Amino acid sequence: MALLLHQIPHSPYCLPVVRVLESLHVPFSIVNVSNGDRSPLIRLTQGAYYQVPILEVESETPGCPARLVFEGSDSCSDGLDVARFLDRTWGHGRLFPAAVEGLQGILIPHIESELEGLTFKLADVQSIPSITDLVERTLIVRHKERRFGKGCVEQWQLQAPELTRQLQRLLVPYDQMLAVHPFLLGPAPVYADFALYGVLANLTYQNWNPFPAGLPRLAAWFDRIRRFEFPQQAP
Ligand SMILES: N[C@@H](CCC(=O)N[C@@H](CS)C(=O)NCC(=O)O)C(=O)O
Repeated sequence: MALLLHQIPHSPYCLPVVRVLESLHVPFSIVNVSNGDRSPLIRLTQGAYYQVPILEVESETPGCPARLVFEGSDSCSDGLDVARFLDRTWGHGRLFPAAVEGLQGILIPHIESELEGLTFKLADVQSIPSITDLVERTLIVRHKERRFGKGCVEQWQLQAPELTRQLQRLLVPYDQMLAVHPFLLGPAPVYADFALYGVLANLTYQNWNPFPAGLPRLAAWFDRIRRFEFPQQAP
C-alpha cells in the first residue's frame, strides 16, 4: 500500500505521524506543504480540509481513488483520525490500548492544547523571522495576527522567558510520570508519548529552542522516544 504524507516538517501534529510510521517500520513518502499556501491541500481534499497532516493512501485496486485521512475524515470525535487510522492499520492497537484509553483521553488534549499553546509561540518566534521568502513570511504573520491580534509575534518574543517558565511548570507532572516507567503510561509508548514528542520536537526543531531545563527524566525519555522502534509483528 503506497502511502504519502502531506506535511509541514516542523508541525507538532506531523512530527508524531512521521515518528509513529518510522517506529512501526511503515514505508512512506513525504510531500512538504508551504505553511503560507494551503491551496494544494484544498485541491487534494476538494475543499474539505486545509490543515496538515493528510495521509494519502493509494489503493491496491487499479482505478480506485486514493483514500485521504485527515482530522474529521473518519468522524473521530477527538480529532485523532490520523493517529487512530495508523493504529488500526499498522499499530495492532499498541498506540491506543483499551487499558489506558481514559488516561489518554485526558493526557492528549492537555498536550495538544495546554502544552502546544506555549510551544508553538516559542517555536514561531524563532522560525518566522528565519523564513526568507517575503510573501510566505508575511502571509504566515498575517494568519497569526488574524487569530491572535496585531503584533502577536513580537509580543511572544518579549514574553518568551515567561512562556518558557510556564512550559517548564506544565511539564513537571510528565517528568514525574517517567519516574516509574520508561514511557508515560507504561513499558512501551502509546499515542500520548508521540503527541508529547511532537510538541517538544517542534519546540527544539533545528535548535530553535533548547530542551526545557530541569526535567532530567523527560530529557532521557525524549532521547528514547526519538529512537524507539516497535517490535515487528506479523501482518
Ligand atoms: N487534530 C489535527 C490537528 C491538525 C492541525 O492543527 N494542523 C496544523 C499544523 S501546525 C495546521 O495545519 N494549522 C493551520 C491552520 O490551522 O490554519 C490532527 O492531529 O491532525
